[in-house]
Amino acid sequence: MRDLHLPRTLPDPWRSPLRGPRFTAVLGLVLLAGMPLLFVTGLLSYAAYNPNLAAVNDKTPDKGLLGFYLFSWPTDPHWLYRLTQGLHVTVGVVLVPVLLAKLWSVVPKLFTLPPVRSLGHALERLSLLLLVGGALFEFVTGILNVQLDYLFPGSFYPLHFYGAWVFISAFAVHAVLRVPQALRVLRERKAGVAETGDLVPAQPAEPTVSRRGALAMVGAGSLLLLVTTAGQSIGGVWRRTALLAPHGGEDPGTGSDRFQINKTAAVAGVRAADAGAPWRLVVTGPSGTVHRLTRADLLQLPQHTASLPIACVEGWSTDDRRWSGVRLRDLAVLAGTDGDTDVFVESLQQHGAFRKAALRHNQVHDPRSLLALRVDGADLTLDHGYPARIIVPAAPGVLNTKWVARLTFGALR
Ligand SMILES: Nc1nc2c(c(=O)[nH]1)N[C@H]1C(S)=C(S)[C@@H](COP(=O)(O)O)O[C@H]1N2
Ligand SMILES: [Mo]
Repeated sequence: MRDLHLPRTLPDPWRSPLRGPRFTAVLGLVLLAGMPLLFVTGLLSYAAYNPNLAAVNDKTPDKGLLGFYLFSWPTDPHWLYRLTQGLHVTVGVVLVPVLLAKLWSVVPKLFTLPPVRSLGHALERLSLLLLVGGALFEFVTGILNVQLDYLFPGSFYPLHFYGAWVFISAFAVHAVLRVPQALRVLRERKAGVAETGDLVPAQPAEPTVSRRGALAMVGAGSLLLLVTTAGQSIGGVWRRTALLAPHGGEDPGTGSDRFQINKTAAVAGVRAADAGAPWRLVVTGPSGTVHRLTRADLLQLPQHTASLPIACVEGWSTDDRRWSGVRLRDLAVLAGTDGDTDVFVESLQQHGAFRKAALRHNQVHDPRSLLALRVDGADLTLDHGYPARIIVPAAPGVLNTKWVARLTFGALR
């Protein structure tokens, strides 16, 4: 077929003897295991924001039926989001070499001539475009968001969310069509049958590496990414190995301010003067009661301590730190509720995407959920949210609002 359209003198550019359906099948089966894990942990990450609770939490309000699976994000175990998002980011990074090798292994197919042979062929090529385009899009947006620290706050979420649905649909079609074939070609290898098919190069070049060697290189690449990434989520001594992670790296040490800062007060435009003497926490309830509390007032209320991590959507998390302050449910009761109600949290920060958040009643009710005033035995520093910040078990970091100025208790829906 190809010879009809290309002059005979044109060299066949796809001559690597590594290519063939078996090489592609091995890489494909690794992705078959990894991609669904990425997808599921990604869906969980979206659910963890409690997007159905309030518009401030929802970056994709037009999701329609795609939100069918949403549920109230629990507060147990307290490391839940640390685990699910750590997995999401780590698995995503680790699969990069496998994805690239897989695309390389099938690249001749993307250039077959004629481009379309029949309606069926056209549909197959369209689905491949969505598959390859979707995969590249998801990996690029995800990695940019992690590495460049909210390159596109707000818009990242819809891009990555809708992109994921496009990708997984094409992936499901592809898996149904191709997995049986992948298993068959691997069985045939065991049986000693010669390899055939259009991925086998017509004029193979001399091998410079064996297939086994090539797969080992892909595996070594993934392993290297694993050990330079996972430490940001595992924490402890492993934090030191997370060389690739922008907020991982060397453990910043012990002490109240010696852990990751997502956005400093300076970057958020929060001035020490506003967080100092004139600061009041405004607490309101459904019946319109208003309390204005100084930090000294808050320190007069019963103080509680909870050991909780901060776990960011970017994949990094802190080890459990000892936060202390006032229980959210005590403040909810002060506001005239039964302590089991939603809350709308506002920061004194004036600009930026993460200065407001809504928490669900189960999060307010949990005795470990605090308006924290201190961490690890010292007052919060300004960069970590002084005079007061939210800390909630199992919640994504974005819900742990810093520099809290106002709490509005009452059912949000
Ligand atoms: N007011 C305000 N609170 C905020 C943010 C912010 O930008 N502004 N960032 C959130 C995000 S995304 C994370 S991961 C945590 C990080 O907390 P840390 O900076 O103390 O580590 O704070 C959260 N609270
Ligand atoms: Mo975050």
